[in-house]
Amino acid sequence: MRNQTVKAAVLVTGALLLAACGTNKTENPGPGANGGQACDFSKGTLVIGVIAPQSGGLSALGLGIKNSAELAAEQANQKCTVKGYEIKVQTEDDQATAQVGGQAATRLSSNPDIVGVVGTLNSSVAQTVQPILSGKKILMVSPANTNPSLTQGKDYATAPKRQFENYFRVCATDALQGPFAADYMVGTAGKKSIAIITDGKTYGEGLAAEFKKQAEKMGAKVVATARVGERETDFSAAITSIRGANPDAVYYGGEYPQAGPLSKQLKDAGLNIPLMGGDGIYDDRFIELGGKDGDLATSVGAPTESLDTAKAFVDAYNAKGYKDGYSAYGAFSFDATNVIIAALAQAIGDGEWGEDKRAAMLTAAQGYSAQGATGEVKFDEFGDSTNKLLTVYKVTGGEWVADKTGTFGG
Ligand code: ABU
Repeated sequence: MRNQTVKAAVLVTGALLLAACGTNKTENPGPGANGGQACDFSKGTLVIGVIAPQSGGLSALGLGIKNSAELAAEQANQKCTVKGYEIKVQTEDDQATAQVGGQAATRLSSNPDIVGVVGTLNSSVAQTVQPILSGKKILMVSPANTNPSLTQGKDYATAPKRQFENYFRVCATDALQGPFAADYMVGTAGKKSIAIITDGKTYGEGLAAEFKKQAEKMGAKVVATARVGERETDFSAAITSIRGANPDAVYYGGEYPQAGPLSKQLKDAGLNIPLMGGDGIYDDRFIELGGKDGDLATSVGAPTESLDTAKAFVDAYNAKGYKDGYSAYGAFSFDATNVIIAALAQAIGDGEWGEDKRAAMLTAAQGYSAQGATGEVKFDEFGDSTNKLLTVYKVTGGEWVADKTGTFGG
């Protein structure tokens, strides 16, 4: 924390000296931490890419990611954080689809002025994007991917192995989120006969598998399983296949566009039992789409509104008057963007940007340690966040209410 403050003071002082001596200056967009003085952007503009859904069912999450990245870039420009350069954000709509995300990554990586990418939202999209950005050593920081194999490989439980030196994430993984959910559902809520429904995607399948391992360890029985299609809206076949097993709860591995209607259709079919899912269902849209009182979700981190560290972010976000909320990953996206900006500032120093600076950015990101909106932001040897906090939320009176924050096993 203190190091960051000292560093910021040095940067601002340097920028003020430049403002006093130089001739090629650009006015800041508004008053910032440097008192509204002009920053020197005479060396040009550098670009941070955002790859996340901006349209379709998951756009509520993707728009929060985009807005929060833009907010971080705007604040850095106001503080003259990167000497000589202005930072712009270029957002690519991946439509929550691996193929579209891959095209976005290829497009961004062909730009020599790309300094990093915030994203993706979906673990399945990240699997395609990671190798493309890795080929050009472009720093990628995800605010939301939770599948453990992205950082530690498919044998993450027994023989973890770093997958990409350019890939980092600022959220906990499903290796913790799944068991944390099981601990609550079996240990706290007392559910012992559980049906598991999944959507067939990387995130949903991985999360449900981690949930199942821990639930069974705790003495619960998985009495039925079913799979639904990503674009399905009628879940009667899955509901029919699980109802004979008389489950007392459903765990859903997937996202809110399916989970909301599934919860309602379960109730309409006479199975008025709680549905629980992970961070992929933790959004108000889940409730709007049919999620009911008693349903549960885990999500990464502590509730943003409860964090002292997030207050400045929340105030700044609200002051911008964005149409869409910051949602589950806004504070994480703000922190992810600041990792890229700090790594860039460190790699450039007083020098000039060139693609050869990308390797130094990866080293800087690996050594990054600062207080972010979500708390301490720091990475382990796999590129995973050291912040392992998770929260259980319950739908109560038609809204999500936080019930328990902690770490699995902690
Ligand atoms: N973490 C939840 C949604 C994003 C993912 O696929 O990981």
